[in-house]
Amino acid sequence: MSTILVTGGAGFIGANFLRLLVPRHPEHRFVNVDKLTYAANLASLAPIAERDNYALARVDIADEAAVAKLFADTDPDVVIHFAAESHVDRSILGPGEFVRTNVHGTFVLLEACRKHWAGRLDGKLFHHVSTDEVYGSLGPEGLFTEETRYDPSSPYSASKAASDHLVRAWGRTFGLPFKLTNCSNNYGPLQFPEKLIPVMILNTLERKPLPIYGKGENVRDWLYVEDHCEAIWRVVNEGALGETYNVGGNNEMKNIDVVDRIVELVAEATGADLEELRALKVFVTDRPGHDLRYAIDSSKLQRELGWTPRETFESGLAKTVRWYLENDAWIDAVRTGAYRDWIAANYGDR
Ligand code: NAD
Ligand code: TDX
Repeated sequence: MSTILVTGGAGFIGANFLRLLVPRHPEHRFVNVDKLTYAANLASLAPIAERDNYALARVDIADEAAVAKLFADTDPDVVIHFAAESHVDRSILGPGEFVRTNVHGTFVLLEACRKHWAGRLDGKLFHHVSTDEVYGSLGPEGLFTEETRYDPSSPYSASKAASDHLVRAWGRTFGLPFKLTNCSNNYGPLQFPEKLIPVMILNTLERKPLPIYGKGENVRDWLYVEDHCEAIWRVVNEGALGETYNVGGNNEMKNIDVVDRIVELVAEATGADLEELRALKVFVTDRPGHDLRYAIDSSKLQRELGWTPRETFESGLAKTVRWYLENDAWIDAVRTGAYRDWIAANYGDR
């Protein structure tokens, strides 16, 4: 039996990961290490909260003393590091938390692993969950590979790039056993309604404007969240130590096409008038430093570990729209006063 610390397990991807893996692996003990920021939602964990092999530790990863105590109390074998400030627009309005959690928090975890595992590294692993945004922006051609030069544009992506460098440096300098995955845009159930897809689904349902940055020409490579979670688990179990694997959906879409498809799916699901919903689209001031295009070459992961995404964008998006239609209580739980303040701050004068 292994003890696996899953940082950020109350967020979008971490909660999907725990919901998939905790029931499937009763032989492992999963400890969710989460500060429970605005992005966390304990309702996401209700299906596994009472399982014997699951526990929640409310810990800030940037708090050295709390992390040291957590390691002493739980004696982990594996750390899967999801915890981060993850929203690019928030990093533009307030970058400080991104440096604190993503850079300093990762440093604190790495140091805790180094000290706690000193002299007994066999079977230990630090798996770092990162993003394709560290590579910057693509032009109209080409794909990000594991060899692409780092060139981050936003405070968020710069903080993630810094954390990737720290992980590799702890590997080279201190021999810390690590693996790294860099993934493209995720979507699916449990995603906080600040990211493109849930914002557009909920605003369409409520007949609110659909704010499209710039001309909607930016391209993202969308991957269903469970496919990302399966990729991480595959790398954790079968990937080579010290290696990086890119994870992507091979599914490039312009933002405007994503929004159009969401509007159609909501119209189909609710019987609403399609033209009325289409008229909600508005083009607003662009995001500063907005990367034009992301697209991932995940052939290394496919070739070496046999991973392929199961969901198509069409099937995954339909599932996602249905999930938001059926989960009012979850949506109400995240739309607090702080959420309304965020909407006013980000979209107010665009
Ligand atoms: P999220 O914002 O939904 O969740 C982040 C979680 O981390 C929350 O539960 C939050 O409470 C927790 N957290 C934040 N600061 C913390 C701290 N100081 N200590 C402990 N916990 C803290 O993020 P997400 O979309 O689930 O992303 C998870 C990871 O995957 C991130 O590292 C992100 O960079 C990476 N990633 C995300 C995407 C995507 O499309 N969402 C794509 C590629 C990589
Ligand atoms: O209201 C919006 N209107 C809009 O046009 C929002 C919220 C976004 N957009 C655009 C900006 C991007 O081109 O949609 C695209 C997707 O935006 P986000 O959902 O904010 O994602 P992105 O900035 O691409 O970053 C995401 O993918 C990589 C995650 O937030 C990161 O955590 C991940 O690392």
